[in-house]
Amino acid sequence: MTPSDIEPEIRSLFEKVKEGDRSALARSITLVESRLMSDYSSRVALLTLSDMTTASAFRIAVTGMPGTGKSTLIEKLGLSFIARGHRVAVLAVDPSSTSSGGSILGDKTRMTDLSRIESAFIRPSPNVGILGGVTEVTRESMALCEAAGYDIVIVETVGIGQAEIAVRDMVDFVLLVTIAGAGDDLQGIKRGIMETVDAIAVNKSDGENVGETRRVALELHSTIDLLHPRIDGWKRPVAPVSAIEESGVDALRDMILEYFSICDESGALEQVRREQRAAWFDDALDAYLRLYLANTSSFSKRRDDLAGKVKDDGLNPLEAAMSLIDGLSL
Ligand SMILES: Nc1nc2c(ncn2[C@@H]2O[C@H](COP(=O)(O)OP(=O)(O)OP(=O)(O)O)[C@@H](O)[C@H]2O)c(=O)[nH]1
Ligand SMILES: [Mg+2]
Repeated sequence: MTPSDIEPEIRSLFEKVKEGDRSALARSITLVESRLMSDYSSRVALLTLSDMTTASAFRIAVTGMPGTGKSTLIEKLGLSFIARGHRVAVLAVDPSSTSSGGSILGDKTRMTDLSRIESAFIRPSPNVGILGGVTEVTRESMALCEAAGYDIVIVETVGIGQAEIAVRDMVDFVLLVTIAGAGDDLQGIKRGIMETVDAIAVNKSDGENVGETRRVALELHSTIDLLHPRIDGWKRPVAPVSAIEESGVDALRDMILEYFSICDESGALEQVRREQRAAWFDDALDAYLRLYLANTSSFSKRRDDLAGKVKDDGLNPLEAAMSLIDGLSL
């Protein structure tokens, strides 16, 4: 698609996005979140207009188990970046759509203080059916935020082990938020997660928790030190913080900015971007294939027939899958 093929409505929507119109950005994100075939060409158009070849923003994922304080920390970290002149976009998990019933956490997701600020944009997104809350459209939304001039894009994901891995090839930096006493679950997945994170914040280091938080931070530090960092020369920090008391938050911001300046100087960010685009193509291909087939009625009908035979007549599922796909004329 060349820019001249793009419909005037999409072009004018994108112009508004570029001008920093937050409601136009919100509308564009709604469009890229659409699962309708009829919206697909608008999604392509929006992405064609966004320049995806430059690393214009830093993409940060904040991940961790439910309730560790990710949203609270993102809000404080966002304010801290803004105090340094950055513009911050947050793609937050919308807990109202998760089974944990997040209406109580609604205010946290809205990030009230941050959302009042002109240079911030907050987008809670549904994470229905998506592993760990990273939606397949997160990349598209990030690209639009960058086009709108946000130079820091933060994605919140609920870490259930796989989420960190899913988000890893979408962002430049993964911050794991944990708390003291997070329990055995965390121990079990610690190593796998640790290999994918660039820093750990041990949150809720306040009140009587301070001592225990420091102890956990030291322990995690000695574990993470044994693993290879993604970027040479980066010593992955493990910092006790309190999002509520805002202690350690500015230091965390400076540490993230330092990481980005190391990457910038070495050209590592360009390399990371190239890899992100390659992974993006793989995901886009999978997603489009599913969308295309779901919208091809002869395919859907044949799939439903075969599904019935697998279920009721004992047809071998592998054979059914093979005959369905081999039957396509590619
Ligand atoms: N004591 C203390 N409590 C905190 C801190 N940060 C967050 N909390 C509390 O922890 C609870 C969960 O905070 P959230 O920021 O919603 O946590 P989250 O990780 O985003 O939660 P999910 O999105 O549901 O996974 C809230 O009651 C917060 O007030 C902190 O630094 N200290
Ligand atoms: Mg949250």
